[in-house]
Amino acid sequence: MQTPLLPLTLLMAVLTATCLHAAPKETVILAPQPFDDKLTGWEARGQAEFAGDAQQTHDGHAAARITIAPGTPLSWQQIRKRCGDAPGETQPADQFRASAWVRTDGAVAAPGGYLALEFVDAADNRIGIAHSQMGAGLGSTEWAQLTAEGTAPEGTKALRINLVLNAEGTVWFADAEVVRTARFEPWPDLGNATRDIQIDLAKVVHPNFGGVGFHAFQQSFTWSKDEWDNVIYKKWRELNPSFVRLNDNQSWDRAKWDDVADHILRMKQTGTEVYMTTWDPPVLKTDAERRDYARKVVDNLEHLIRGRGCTNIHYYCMSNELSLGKWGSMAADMETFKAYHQALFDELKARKLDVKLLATDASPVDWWNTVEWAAKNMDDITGIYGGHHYVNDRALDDERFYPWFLEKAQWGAGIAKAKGKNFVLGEFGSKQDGRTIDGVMHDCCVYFDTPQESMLGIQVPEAAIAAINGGVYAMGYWTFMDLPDEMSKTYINKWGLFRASGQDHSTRSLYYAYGLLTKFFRGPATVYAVETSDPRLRVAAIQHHNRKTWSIVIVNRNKREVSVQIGARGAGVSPAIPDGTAFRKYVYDPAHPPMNPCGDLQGPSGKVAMKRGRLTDTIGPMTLTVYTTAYDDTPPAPVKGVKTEKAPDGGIVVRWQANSEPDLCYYRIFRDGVQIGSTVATKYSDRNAAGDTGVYKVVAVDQSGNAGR
Ligand SMILES: [Ca+2]
Repeated sequence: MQTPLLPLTLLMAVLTATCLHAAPKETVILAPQPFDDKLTGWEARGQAEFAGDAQQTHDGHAAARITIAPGTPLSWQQIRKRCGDAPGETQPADQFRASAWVRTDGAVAAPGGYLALEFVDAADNRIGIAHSQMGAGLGSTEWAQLTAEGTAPEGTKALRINLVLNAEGTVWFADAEVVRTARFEPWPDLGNATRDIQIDLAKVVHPNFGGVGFHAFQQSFTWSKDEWDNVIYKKWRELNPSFVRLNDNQSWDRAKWDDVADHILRMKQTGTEVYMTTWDPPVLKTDAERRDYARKVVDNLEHLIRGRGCTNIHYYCMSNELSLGKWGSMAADMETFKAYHQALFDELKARKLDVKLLATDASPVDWWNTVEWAAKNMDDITGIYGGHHYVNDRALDDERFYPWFLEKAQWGAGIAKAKGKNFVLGEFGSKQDGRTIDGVMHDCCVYFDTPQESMLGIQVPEAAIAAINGGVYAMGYWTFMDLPDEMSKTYINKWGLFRASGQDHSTRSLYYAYGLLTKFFRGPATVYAVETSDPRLRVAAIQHHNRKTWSIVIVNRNKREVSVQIGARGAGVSPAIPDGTAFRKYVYDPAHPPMNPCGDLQGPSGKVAMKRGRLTDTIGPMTLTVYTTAYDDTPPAPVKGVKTEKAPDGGIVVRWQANSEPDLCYYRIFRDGVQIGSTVATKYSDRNAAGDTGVYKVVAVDQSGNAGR
């Protein structure tokens, strides 16, 4: 993953919301005006020559010129102007479009001149940003229009338009304009009224949903057996994702590929389908070189799939996030992406290897216009579409994030659907901390280890629910676990549901929220449309294909407890979910995250049964609730043959006989009545044993979370 903070975003000029807006009347915030020679009213920033230039005009208006001399350090040199701060001009959730015209003096390196629209708070701090496309008019002297669209986050008091040059050379900007394109109607406060939720069985959103999953990288590292059994694979089995995105590395040797195959085969055991991509494809100029490279890539895929049986590898993309030599570079060079993709396509076809190529893997959502380009220009060699998004511009308490992202998901999935294909949200996550502190680049979720962290358990599932309801096929939260701290001295990547800092593998609160979705929103399943009487309830409903079980998730964005009644209608099936069907209820409350010191997922907080065609319940303020029939109530048998022995290096080793239940998930180990660990192995090393006087007990836990005696 990589989401640059200021640079690089391509315009998505496709959608504007329709259903949730008031009349689409545009309000001018900043009107196009000629620049005077001193650029009065504009603030110049960075090391460059800034001037008005009456010799360069657009629509008769004088332009502003920025020149960066060769050798000057690049620091997003720009002119900027504050606007939208008159009373009533700017409110949170308002939508804005900024535009300007740009031309260059011949060749200017990418990204050249572009514009950004910032949202600023009362203290003039930036709290959100939208970027225009990059590279417009490069190598050309024609005027090209730049446009950036964005929604004002909570706390927005004003706007700032930035006209930026981040390359050596000269650009001119003219006719900068900002308009408000839409203002939301407030949502009603429904008070204590019971909220009605209807699953519409006549309206299928996706007939073959692939599941809520992860990006994972356990295959890239070496783990001790204890780490693998007690932490990584234990959590993998417990969260049970049916979809994963994995990175490969074409410089791995055959021994490493075989190690990776072992990981993928473990994922095959959990019914997980795999999307692979690479981070470091070589920069190649000729078709012959690309064909050679494609042969090497497909050699490795063929070894995994045919040689090792990793038949759960279904998708491949030639690079992460359109990167070739430089992050995101192919967004402005889609022909090169297509050339690599074609070479891979030909090689896969020649070997009759059924791996679908994915286009385009672009991030963030603003760059999904590359997916449109691919659908138009390379659909015949594309098997599946996909893109990424990180919620960098939306606060955790932004209740308008959900409808916004739902619309984006519908757009992305719609591009694929129009071609009869699926769309994967390959990576997504919350807001990135991109700071470099003491020489260490922090590619981390900005909310980790802050008082706001537990609210990620609302926002991240909300993004997943939007993707499900938007018709996305499958998704991968970045990431299942942190990258190990030991990987690099200058770069850390912490987004995981649990940590990887030395011996610290503790769970974060998000484990107990998003983990409910990976566990209960598995594919293959049918996604049904859901209607609610309250826009602050975000609900998704699926029926699993194999056992016909149901899972329903509700995020309650109300700051109050609400009564809900959930029904299902349509398709001539009545009642679709028979009376008496008992749903287990799982709750995540960010005010009281159900943290478990051994990292075990929380159990159900009760059952609710269908009565007279309805599930009737009460859900807490700002909570996530999952209702599911994907469970059984039969716990595993008691564990037999528990024995202890002294370990040669101190401590106690506990061993036991394996249980044989087909739905067995893991074991809990207790010393003197206190749980000291969990594992998928039949052995546990108690390194903290005080002497050899402890009384040990082992309890088997099944996939439904039922614990034996
Ligand atoms: Ca069971």
